[in-house]
Amino acid sequence: MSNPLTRPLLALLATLGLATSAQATVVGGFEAGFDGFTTVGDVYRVDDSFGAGIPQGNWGLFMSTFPNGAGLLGPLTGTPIDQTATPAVPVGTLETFLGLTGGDLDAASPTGAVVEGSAAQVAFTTTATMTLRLEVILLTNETDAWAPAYTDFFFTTLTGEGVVERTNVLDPLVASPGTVFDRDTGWLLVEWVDLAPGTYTLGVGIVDVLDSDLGTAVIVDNIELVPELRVALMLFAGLGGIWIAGSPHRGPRTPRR
Ligand SMILES: [Ca+2]
Ligand SMILES: [Ca+2]
Ligand SMILES: [Ca+2]
Repeated sequence: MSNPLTRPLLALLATLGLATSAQATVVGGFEAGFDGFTTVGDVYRVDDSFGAGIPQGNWGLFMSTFPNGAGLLGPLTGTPIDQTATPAVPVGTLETFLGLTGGDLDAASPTGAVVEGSAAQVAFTTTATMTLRLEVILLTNETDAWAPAYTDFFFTTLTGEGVVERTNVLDPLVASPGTVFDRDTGWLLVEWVDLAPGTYTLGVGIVDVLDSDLGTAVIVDNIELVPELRVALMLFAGLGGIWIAGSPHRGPRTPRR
């Protein structure tokens, strides 16, 4: 599928030597390992058999707030979720790992205090203005019916930006029958446009809010730096899924932010 207006434009760009430079740089695809990410807490790779779908290749980065505290519903770290269980860490450990100041995660919380969680981060350098994007799905056993203040949330950190809450368990969720979780958000897109040339540290994480019970997790994948030219062409094509490189791309179900 191709917008008829796109092909002549690509030909023109190729003539100008621009199209060949419009390649995305993978920051995190997790196909063969952690891609340089360091981690803290319950973090490991999952493949498509996990049941949530994987937007790029066959592997994504899984992070959770397991185990559940106080024995409620049992500790969910372990089979079938993780054969090599490592527990989520206290909020202070997360903040130290991410280079944050104590209280930064609480300040980003939609409701109450952050208790524990897991995170990963990586440093990268871009020599041109780029759009940084990632895809994420949040999966949870929290229920907003009786505990609306337990807003476990997914956040990002980026040099110069600090902590930003991206999605939480009160956002629209659908049943998640293919996974060990009750509900999920579907795959969401997070992006930073006009990221200036420089060296950055990107962090991603998931946290329990108010207590350590009822686990929430995310899978993050397809973290890439996309040349602004390519983004502009995608908008120009009006289809959102056309990539100059020509590789098929399964877009997120609910683009946001
Ligand atoms: Ca992947
Ligand atoms: Ca929770
Ligand atoms: Ca927990």
